[in-house]
Amino acid sequence: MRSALFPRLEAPGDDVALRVGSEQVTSLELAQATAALQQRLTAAGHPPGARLAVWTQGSLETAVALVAAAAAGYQLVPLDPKLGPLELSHIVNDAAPVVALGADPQAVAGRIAIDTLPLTPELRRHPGPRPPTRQVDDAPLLVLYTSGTTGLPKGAVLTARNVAFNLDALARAWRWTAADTVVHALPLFHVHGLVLGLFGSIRVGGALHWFPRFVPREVAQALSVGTTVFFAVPTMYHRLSEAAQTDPQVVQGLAHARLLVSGSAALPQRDQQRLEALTGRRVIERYGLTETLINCAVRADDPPSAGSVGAPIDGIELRLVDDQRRTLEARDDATLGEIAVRGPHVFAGYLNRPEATAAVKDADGWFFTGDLACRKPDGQLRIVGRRATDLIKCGGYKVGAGEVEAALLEHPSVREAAVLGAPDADLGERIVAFVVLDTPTEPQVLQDFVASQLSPHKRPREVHVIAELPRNAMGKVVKAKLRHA
Ligand code: MCA
Ligand code: AMP
Repeated sequence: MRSALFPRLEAPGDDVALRVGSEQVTSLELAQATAALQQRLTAAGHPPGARLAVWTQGSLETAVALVAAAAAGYQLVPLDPKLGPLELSHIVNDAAPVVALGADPQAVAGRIAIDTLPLTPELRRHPGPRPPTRQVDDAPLLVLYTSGTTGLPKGAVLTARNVAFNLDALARAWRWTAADTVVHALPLFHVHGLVLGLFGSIRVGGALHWFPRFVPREVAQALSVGTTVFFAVPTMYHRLSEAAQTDPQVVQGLAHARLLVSGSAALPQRDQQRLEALTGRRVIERYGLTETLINCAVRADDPPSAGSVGAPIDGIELRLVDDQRRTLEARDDATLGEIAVRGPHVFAGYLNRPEATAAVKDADGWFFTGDLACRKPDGQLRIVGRRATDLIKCGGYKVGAGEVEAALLEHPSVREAAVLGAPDADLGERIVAFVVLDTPTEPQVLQDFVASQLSPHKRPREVHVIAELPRNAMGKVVKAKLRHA
């Protein structure tokens, strides 16, 4: 494994590494930003190794700062700038970052009690000496907050080795090289947009063309220039396939790309088929989790295989297990088991939560994903569901039903709440809430209330007012009955 996390920053030049809107950044500017950030933070009493929160605004400077801080050796806690007060105070207390990079001091005043450091273009124009950049080590690189079925999100700690190992395996699977420009419109506070899209481009040596907002036509235009690779969630492919029906530019961009990759949720076959009919291209899938990065990927040269997320990536072990975690050997595309994985890509654990870590990662290093799959005779996997029905994947974002229920219960007129995911052609699953009210309240008010308490993408898209929640003899809410309410 190459020793520097971002080898190109060791001998930087005028090669374009990042593009956002009409602005672009070279690897030399990234290397200069790395040195400048390290110098400023060290002068403020925070040498490399310290933990920084990063407000991932939709700007070029955010992308620069994420690379620079990682290359300088800091631990990063990338945050959605739209986090609600409940999540923000929880994460800041839990991760205890020393500085908030890129946070607007006015917007966070009274919400967090740490210093903010603005991100300005001057950082990347810093002319001073450049210390060596970060090596591939076993120290924490990222703390990424991810929802569980209940409670507040947990911080998954990923090391530099987890990230470098995973990216190198994906580069081999996809023949991803410095000649490729990755195009994506994903947020930079999750694995997909940050690790694969941003860190992947910088490690592999090509460029990233990043769009802070997803607009099908703009993304398609970017795909039609040079050798391009597209990373997106299924909701984006759904919207592109709709746009392609009427817009030849969208068809042309998709048809031109070298590789179209989907992940974070299952890509519906109808969207795959519609895209193929319109563009002649198939989208390949890969499967991962925040805690393990990417486990399986269809390789660039694999023959088409409906619904497959590919075989395990190089260097990892994968098993299907039954309810007692016993190995299932079948490769019949029918026997269902939970996916367990082991390898250098599996996270170090959840920050401050040894019991939660022990529940998913055993003493031998096996991580139990909660995802259910079957295996084909050639070793490729087909994901068929999830053990936890209280986890919802909406637009590629993971949302715990319990988190939304707790937010609804904070509203003075809500007596009881139950939340579930309903199938949705665009979002994969949409968040649906059933509430019992003490005082009449419009559903929209409750949607807006959740959007003000949590990240807006966690808001229910539907709220149904009912007289009482269906319960079993033990008093537990029976969500299956609500699905038909
Ligand atoms: C809407 N908004 C609101 C409200 N309603 N704000 C306040 N109150 C409200 N009631 C705002 C939102 O903040 C947002 O603002 C805008 O309106 C649109 O929001 P929304 O309707 O939620 O967005 P959408 O159009 O449905 O988004 C679809 C999307 C998005 C673009 C596909 O879901 C997305 O970016 N998904 C990517 C998720 C992802 O990266 N997952 C990777 C996880 P504004 O427009 O200003 O933002 S990593 C992972 O899963 C693993 C490792 C893996 O395998 O990759
Ligand atoms: P997150 O915690 O946000 O990283 O989400 C991880 C989850 O996303 C996994 O446990 C899967 O349930 C789901 N997921 C990711 N990629 C795929 C895929 N290609 N097909 C189906 N589900 C996926």
